[in-house]
Amino acid sequence: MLNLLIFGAPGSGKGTQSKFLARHYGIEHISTGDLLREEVAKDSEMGHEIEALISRGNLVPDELILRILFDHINGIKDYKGLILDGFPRTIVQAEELVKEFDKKGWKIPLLVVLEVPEEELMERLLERSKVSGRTDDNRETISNRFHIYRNQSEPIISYFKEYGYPLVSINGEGSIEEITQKLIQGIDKNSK
Ligand code: B4P
Repeated sequence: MLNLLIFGAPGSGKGTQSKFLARHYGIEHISTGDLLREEVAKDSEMGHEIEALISRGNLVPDELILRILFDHINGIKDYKGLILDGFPRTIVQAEELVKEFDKKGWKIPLLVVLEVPEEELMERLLERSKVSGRTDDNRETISNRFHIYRNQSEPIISYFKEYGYPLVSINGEGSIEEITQKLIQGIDKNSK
């Protein structure tokens, strides 16, 4: 079974590319950003707490996202491989993911890193802000999201290297179609 983690800075194309990859490989796409936004839309107390964190560009606590994500994964009836988009974002999340997949007897997912320079990411996200209605798509919040990515998320790449877990890096610049093709080539080569 193919398990993938689509990883990269905010705006690197995780959500955009995950949709195409999920269709191409016939696997389930789970976006932790979407799961959190669904929780916000419920207008619950927990939703309000999540919204306060997301709108400032901060991560939600590990404990909370782990509970939401693993509840969702445990509810999958017909497991046929999956693509996690936006998870893990901290070393703790990566460690818990490995433990959970081991426990289930599932293959450790391939970490697919999308590499894009920050200037381009900022342009993409400011462009998206014109239509997205997302409270975290403004210059100040985006800068904070980049800072958090560098400090809390990027070390996951070294963690994967250190433990010999599977990893592939792809240049995420160019047209959406070109990047999808590069991703498919990289994934096919590294997931045998
Ligand atoms: P996410 O929803 O994951 O948001 P994101 O990092 O901005 O990536 P997204 O997938 O939306 O954007 P994409 O790059 O596809 O997270 C939102 C927030 O939720 C986080 O900041 C955090 O607070 C919280 N959160 C989520 N997961 C969490 C976790 N595990 N732990 C704790 N907190 C968590 O696309 C961006 C734009 O670029 C789009 O407009 C797209 O059209 C455009 N684009 C994409 N590819 C392009 C290309 N090749 N050329 C030009 N434009 C392109």
